[in-house]
Parts: sequence; structure tokens; C-alpha cells
Amino acid sequence: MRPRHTSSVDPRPPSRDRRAALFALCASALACALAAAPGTTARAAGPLTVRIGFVAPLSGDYANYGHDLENGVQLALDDANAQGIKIGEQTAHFELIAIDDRADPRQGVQAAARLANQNVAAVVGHFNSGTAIPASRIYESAGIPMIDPAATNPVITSQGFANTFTVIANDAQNAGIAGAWAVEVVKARRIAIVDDRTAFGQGEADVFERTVKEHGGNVVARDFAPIEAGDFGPQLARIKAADADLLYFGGLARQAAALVKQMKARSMNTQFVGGGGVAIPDFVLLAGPAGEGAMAWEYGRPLAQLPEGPRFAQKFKNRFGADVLAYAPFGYDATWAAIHAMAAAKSANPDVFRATLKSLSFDGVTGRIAFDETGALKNGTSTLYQVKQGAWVPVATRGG
Ligand code: ABU
Repeated sequence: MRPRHTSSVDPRPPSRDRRAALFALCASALACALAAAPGTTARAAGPLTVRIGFVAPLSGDYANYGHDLENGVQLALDDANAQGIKIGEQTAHFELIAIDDRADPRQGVQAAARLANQNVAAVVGHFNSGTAIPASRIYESAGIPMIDPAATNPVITSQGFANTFTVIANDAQNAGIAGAWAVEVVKARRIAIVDDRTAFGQGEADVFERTVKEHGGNVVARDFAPIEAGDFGPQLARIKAADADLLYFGGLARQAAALVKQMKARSMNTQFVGGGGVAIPDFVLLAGPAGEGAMAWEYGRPLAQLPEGPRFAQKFKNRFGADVLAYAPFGYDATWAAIHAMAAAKSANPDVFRATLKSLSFDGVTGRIAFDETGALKNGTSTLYQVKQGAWVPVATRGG
């Protein structure tokens, strides 16, 4: 329970001296309020309200990922508020300001500018690499840390920014592991690659292709279909003609499901392998029987195998009435990274807690959270999943 604050009121009209004293007090209170740290509302002797921004698609085709992440962030803020986290002498009260960027780069930049104007202490987001990359420039100019729980194009943390952090393995790692595995473990002889032409999908497909070639693998087809297309007919015709034995797809679950359905309709036996964002229940629902046997490399370890994973999953379900879909645990850890940094620095001013954030190290739900000199997660992991009897089953974990 938060402390209650009471005040008493003197009914007498103020004397000249008391008026002068009151004026001085009000002037200094106003100065204090005006000097309140970014992201905070200081109230004398009361709780310190700290605003945390969140941006992701909350409507449109990718809203499922966004709501899942938002719930992870909200759960972290609920837990922090319940624990009565202290920032310096004051008990912090964390407030969420969530904005929908509809997975659109232009709206992502607008959302970043709005959050900067609302003086948030930190931002958890964005979901899409295509929004995170341009938005990160806004946060860098505003001096607001962006802690990304989901976007994985390595460019995000390679821009030399002081305010950009990721708590999830990136695609240099995830797609790199997938490429080496396709050649060394699967021993695929004829590899095809398709991407959705987003910053994310194209980025991971590029890393996969490069790594396959570095390992002496044979890429027989490299193709793409814009994310909004949904029709892979021409691409699959070329891949079938090239007699590919493995198809890697750079893109998200909705397109991946459409792709495997169209592969089945063409009686293709090519092994489907997705990158990140594919191994979620929506893929199985959308793909139906065509999804059976599909594989995908996903970031992190299976939630059920993490020390705090099952407890997190249950708490999430109790709070929101839904299972974790994808990146909610990363949203939770990204939010706690900001909270831990502010508590340790005794300040919600990014200029003060940024250094603490950079050197932070704590055990989150998804594993140890610590950043390298670029702000990228240290020692990220990737897990290979396969659809068996209508559910994603973990097969192997790499990295860490
Ligand atoms: N990393 C999966 C989420 C999508 C993206 O990075 O754009």
C-alpha cells in the first residue's frame, strides 16, 4: 500500500510575514516543479510519478505481438508499484504511456516525437525493426533511453547511440545460427531464401544467406514478396524449379503461415525454416495441417525452461486472462532494466541513470540482462522449434 499523506490547514488569514514566507515557499516549489527530472512529476514528500513510454503496433495485422508486449511492460510496472520501489528518497509510482505505431515507420517516428514531448523517462519499444531504427534517432536527440524488447535488426544498436539498448538477441546471432545449422547440422544441399522486404525480414534473410555461404552452403534461390502481398506463387514456382531442400523465410508468423499453406498446395516437400517471430501459436492456427513439421529459430530460451518462466507465465495469465504469445517476457525485462537503473542511480533523469543502465546486470525472466558497449544484449540465446502435433516444441538452444 502506498503511504498516505495528510496536511493541516491554518484557518487564519496570512500575516504580511507569513505571506512573504508563503510566496517564497511557492516560488521555490514552482522552481522545484519546473526543475523536475524528465519523466517525473515531483510532489514534495509524495510519490514520484515516473512515466514510461511504450510503442508497438496495437492495431492492424501485428497488434497481437504489440498487446502481448504491452502486457509484459504493464506487469513489470504493476510489480514495481506493488513493491514500492524507491528512487532516492521518494517512492516511485510508474505510469505507462502506450502509443500505437501500427508497424509503420512514419507513425513510429511520430510516436517517438510524442513521447519525447511527454517527457517520458524511458521508452520500451518498438516491436518492428523498421520502426525502431528511425525512432531510435528521435530518442537519441531527446536523450531518452529506448530499451527494445523485440526488434532485432542489428542496425538498431550499431548506430553508435548512447540511448539505444536491446534485451533480446539480434538477427546477426539468430539468423547466423540458423545459417550455420542449415549447412552443418541439416546438411541441406540446395537452400532457398524468401523475405518480406521489411527491415526485419530482409535483414535476417541477408544474414542467413551470408552465413550459409560462409559455411560452404549452396543458395539456389533468393527471392522476396512484399509483406502485404500474401501470394508466394511466383516465388514458390522458382523455388520448386530449383529443387530446394530447405526454404528459409525472413518475416513474421502471418506470412510464414500463408507460405507453408501455398507450399503444401504445390505438394512441395522442401523443409520450411522460419526466423524470429514465427514460432508463435498464431502460425499453427493460421497454417493448420500445412504447418506440421515447420521449423523456426526464435530468440531466447523456452519460457518453461527458465527459472522464473513458469511463475511469470502464470502471473501473466492471472492478470490478463491470456497466455504469453511471444515477447511479453522481454517487455517485462526491458521495463525492469529501466526501473533497476533508476533505483540504483537514485534518479529518474536519463542523464543520471543512463550510465547505470549501461553497466546494469540482473537476472530477468528471460535470463541475465546486461549490455555490451553498443547497448546490445550480452550473451543472447536462440532456440530452434518445430511444429509437432499442432504445437511448437523446442528442439535445441544455442548461444548464451
Ligand atoms: N524480431 C522480431 C520482431 C520483428 C522485427 O524485428 O521487426
